[in-house]
Amino acid sequence: MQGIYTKAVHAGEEPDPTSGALSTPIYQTNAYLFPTPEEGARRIAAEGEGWVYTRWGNPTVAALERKIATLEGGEAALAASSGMGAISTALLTLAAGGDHIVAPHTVYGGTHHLMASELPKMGIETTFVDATDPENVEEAVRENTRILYIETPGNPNLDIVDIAAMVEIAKEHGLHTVADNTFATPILQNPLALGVDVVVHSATKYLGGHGDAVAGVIVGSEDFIKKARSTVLRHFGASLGPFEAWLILRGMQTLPLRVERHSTNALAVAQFLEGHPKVERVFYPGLPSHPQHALAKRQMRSFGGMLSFEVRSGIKAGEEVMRRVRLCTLAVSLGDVRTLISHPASMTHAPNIVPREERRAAGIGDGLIRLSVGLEDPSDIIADLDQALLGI
Ligand code: LCS
Repeated sequence: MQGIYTKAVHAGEEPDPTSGALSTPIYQTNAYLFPTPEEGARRIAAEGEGWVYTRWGNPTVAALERKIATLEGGEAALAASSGMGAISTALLTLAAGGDHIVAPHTVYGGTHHLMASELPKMGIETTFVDATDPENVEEAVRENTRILYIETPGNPNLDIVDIAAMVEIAKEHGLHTVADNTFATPILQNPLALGVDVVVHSATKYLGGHGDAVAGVIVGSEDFIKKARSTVLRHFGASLGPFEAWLILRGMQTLPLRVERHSTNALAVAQFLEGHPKVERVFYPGLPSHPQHALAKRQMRSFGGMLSFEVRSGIKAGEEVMRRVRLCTLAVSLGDVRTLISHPASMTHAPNIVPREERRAAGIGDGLIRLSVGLEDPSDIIADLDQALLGI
């Protein structure tokens, strides 16, 4: 069995059989030649065997799908035009009108909005709970519950959900489990190995890693991926283009190296912030002060590049920190080579995305600042934060 560095470089990719090109070619085409009318009819009827149309399959996109399937330890994968495209495609493949989802109350704001405001228009309801306590999840399960959704670590306050405990509850009640593995990446955590059915990612983040593409992926069983491709992907159409697929594919070759460095940098920054007189609280699963540090140690290999913190003297002081940083970049998104700083309450979880009271109830405070720690020298990131904090 190959190691993770070898898989990241080689899985899913082979020298191009026609030219010998080592880098996977960008098959910039929307359609493919049918050698005969009969073969065209056969490929359309077979739903997915033989190239037809890039909305439901493309050789560059397929290389990305093979690579992420290998890294996550899944049978198959499907690429989508964004993380939200992956999440909506996965959920709509598993649920229909009348069905119910249970999800953690700390999830990416867009995911919360999808479940709280968009899916109900199709008759799919979601109950959000504090999933750090499995009992809350168990209590929320109803007769019509179909999906137990997990996002761990959670965006933006790094709540950790016990994946094995969730799988146990799901098995008991016959639910499908879907885990968003964006923050951890397959390098740090493999939900499928713990019994989860489907993994989703915003590939925009660590998988791509360079802040230059928007994409998503779904990993699961051969049957599930085939169904998702031939029904929801094909007819709702959240398909990924070949150029974006190529960017993500290239990024993934260095994923283990980057995630290792993101993790050591984030731990150094978290330790610095925790000791800073102007900082009230730091949320980082790698710190012993994190309420689920022991669980994180059990279920993750390391703790990743994301952290959040609150400064003393509240939201105004937090805004001042975001105004004063010079190296850290004020922007949404995460998982980039550069350090990104953002304010969840007014950005990823703004009131038009997640209602204020729900956000506060989920423990996402008004003054919370989120850091996606990049690959710069940790001493430079720390010096930048120090000068910003000392100025407030
Ligand atoms: N899942 C997680 C955990 C995310 O953080 C995001 C986006 C998504 C799914 C959706 O992925 P997308 O469609 O953007 O590729 N998170 C963002 C964030 O925290 N800031 O900007 C986007």
